[in-house]
Amino acid sequence: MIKKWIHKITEREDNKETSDLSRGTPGQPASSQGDRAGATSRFGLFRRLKEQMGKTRGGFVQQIDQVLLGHRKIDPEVLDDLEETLVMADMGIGTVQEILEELRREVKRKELQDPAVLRERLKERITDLLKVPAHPITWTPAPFVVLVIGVNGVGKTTTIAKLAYRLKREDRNVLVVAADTFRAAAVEQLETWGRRIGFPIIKGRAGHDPSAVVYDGIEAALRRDVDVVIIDTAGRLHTEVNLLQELRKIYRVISQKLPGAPHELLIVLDATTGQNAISQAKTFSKVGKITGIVLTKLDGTAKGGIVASIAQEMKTPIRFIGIGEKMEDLQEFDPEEFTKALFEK
Ligand SMILES: Nc1nc2c(ncn2[C@@H]2O[C@H](COP(=O)(O)OP(=O)(O)O)[C@@H](O)[C@H]2O)c(=O)[nH]1
Ligand SMILES: [Mg+2]
Repeated sequence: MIKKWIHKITEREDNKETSDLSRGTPGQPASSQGDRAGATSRFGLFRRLKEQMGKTRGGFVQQIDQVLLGHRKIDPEVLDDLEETLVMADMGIGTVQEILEELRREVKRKELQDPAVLRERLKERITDLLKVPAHPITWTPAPFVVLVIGVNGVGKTTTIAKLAYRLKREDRNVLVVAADTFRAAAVEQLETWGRRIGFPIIKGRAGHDPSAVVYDGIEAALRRDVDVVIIDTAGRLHTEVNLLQELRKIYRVISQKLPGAPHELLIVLDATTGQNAISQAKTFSKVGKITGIVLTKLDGTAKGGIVASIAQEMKTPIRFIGIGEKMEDLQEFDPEEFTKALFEK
């Protein structure tokens, strides 16, 4: 998969048309047309990120600050407290130990004594953990197919609407396939978004075979000169086995109909579910090679540490983060900006 990307990217290196979201300045879409009152300026995006992540910051960095507060010098006890705090913030024991091991060594050698320096080091280490090497999403060749998976309620449908909104603003022709035929309400939800944002939908009847809807969707995309096809799927069937089989079938139908597709397999994870998100990702990786993660609800009571833990354990890049329920509330994930928003006082 990655080899294929590299090939595709080199192929298009000289093609200026291939401006994509990920290659733009972090936090700034490649085209900033329709910039309303700086809402999409880099600063505007950062301000929104920081504002929306207030609760997540409370459950993470404020806890770290509590530990550091009142200590003029770092001692082993402070590090023990810090370790506990990070684990409680959903960071995952393995990841925490990796970070702490290094800090403990430095404290022991008396290289690290100042709490402010420790805070900065922690921020840097977390930023490093978030930097999973990956190629940016190319959004080409057309039709570029994005298959979106994840359990019920994590925010798949909402994320798809937000993503369609972003891509439309980039002047891309988007088509959304409503392959969650398990619940009638799922299609209606997508239709409501489609009307509001202005993207077409391919749907089947409720209870219809989702793979058949996907087949129709790809056909329509080829016929209608669509740039990006986004496929919404069910997050729950009668059993987990059923669901995985169904998703694998959808994956197969896509790749048979369009060799090389799906170009992106995105898993949506709810940041407020903590470590459980990681086991969901592991289960869903049976569908195919997951190429990216969308982490939603970072405006909620997520503990922040989960972000580092997911990036680290899955070795898969976090592509986007959801920071609210509005269509503008999907941001491209940028490790530096993210930790800055979390740690900045
Ligand atoms: N606060 C917040 N709510 C979100 C976010 N993303 C989705 N939601 C909400 O989560 C709920 C479930 O979303 P939905 O897209 O239907 O999930 P799906 O079952 O995975 O398709 C809805 O109420 C959404 O508005 C987010 O980033 N922040
Ligand atoms: Mg849905």
